[in-house]
Amino acid sequence: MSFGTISVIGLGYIGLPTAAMFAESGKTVVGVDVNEETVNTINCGQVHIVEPDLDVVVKRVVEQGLLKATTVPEPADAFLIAVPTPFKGSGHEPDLSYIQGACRAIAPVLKKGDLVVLESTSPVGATEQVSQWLQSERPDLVFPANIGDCPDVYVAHCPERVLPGQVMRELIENDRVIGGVTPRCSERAVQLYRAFVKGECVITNARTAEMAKLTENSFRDVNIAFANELSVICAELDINVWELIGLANRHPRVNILQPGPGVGGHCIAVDPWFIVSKTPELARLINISRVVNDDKPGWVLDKVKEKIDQYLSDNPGKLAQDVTVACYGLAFKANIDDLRESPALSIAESIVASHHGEVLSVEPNVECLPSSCSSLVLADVKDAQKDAHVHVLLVDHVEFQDLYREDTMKYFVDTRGIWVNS
Ligand code: SAJ
Repeated sequence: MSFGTISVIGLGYIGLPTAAMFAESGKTVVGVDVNEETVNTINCGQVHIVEPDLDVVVKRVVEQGLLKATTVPEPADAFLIAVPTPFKGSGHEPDLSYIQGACRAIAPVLKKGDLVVLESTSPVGATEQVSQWLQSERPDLVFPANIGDCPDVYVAHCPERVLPGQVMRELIENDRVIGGVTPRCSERAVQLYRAFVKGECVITNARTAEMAKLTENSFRDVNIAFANELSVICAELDINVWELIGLANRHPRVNILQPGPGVGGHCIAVDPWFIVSKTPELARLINISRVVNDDKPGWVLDKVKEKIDQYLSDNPGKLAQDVTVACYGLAFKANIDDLRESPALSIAESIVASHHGEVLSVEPNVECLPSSCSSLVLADVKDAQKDAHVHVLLVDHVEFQDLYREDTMKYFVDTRGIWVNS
């Protein structure tokens, strides 16, 4: 049985590109989002997020009548849930309330033969929980619980694994891990993704699929923590950490990632906690790696203060309020405009809060900052280079690669190793 209509619940960084891909493959797609503005924007053929090529595809499929958005779910043959899974309150426990809300929203329109796929990054056990939530909403239908079940509605997990900035290509090319609550659920989900996925669709169970996604991002987090710890040790021992890592990586079985100002984004800095919160006594390395990476912005701030003090002691008569600091980059990584959970942004804001002089923030990928960043003043890169006394490189955007001038930028902190190695 093929899937005539596909519904995608949550039209954010993953949901919208996925909806656009299914529509591009010829499927009729109904996107659902609680935000009316998002729905209206998409129905005008426009996008509310920045991702290369997404705007062109959305415009095309909306014009062709293959994609429409709505705030209320409609009947479909497959439902993909791509809503956020943030933390509860200020702790590190996953908050599944958005997923539960999506289950409640689609339950009334579910029918026999439908497939429900959870794409949101989730703690182990969430997909089984989805099946239970749907079961309690719809006692007239049978949802899967045990291997061997013959359910009316199939439920599976298929975590998204695409890299921001390369989403449209990776959605097609990446392998997909597909874990059904039962093997039949997995098979149905594979049939669905075959519509546009050229990578392999590898079948496992729901719990392993959930853990696979958390493992990928935790692997990266642990490796970055190792690099960040090395950077702190090397600064103490007066060693260039980037040269060191380059040398160590010449070994055929060593592949260390790069240190930075901390780990940002909404995935790598979040997902390892989903493992830690489930098994706090056992996930020791994963836990300490999170702490190492979260401590890095504080270490960078100390280095910036040292540079300001150095400038003041070299320039007697100057006061802290006479010192202009420039921060280069606010996004959470290179060459994107995404400021979410960005260590660069939080470092710039902390400098503004603690420094008595002017602070200039340079972010070439953003035209104006959101209202939540009201303490920051956006500056042109050339003005910052000319006017600042202390220069802080926070993101390795392409625009900053050749910026360093030995004669005029004596006081600098380079968190990404692009100036110290130039
Ligand atoms: N970072 C470093 N050093 C490095 C690599 C990255 O400090 O050597 C920092 C970046 O600057 C950034 C953070 O880590 O602040 C995360 O960036 P990233 O490029 O490692 O990852 P994301 O968050 O953009 O995307 C990740 C990807 N996961 C993996 O590579 C295992 C992506 O494939 C996932 O789909 C995505 O998380 C997600 O949605 O989970």
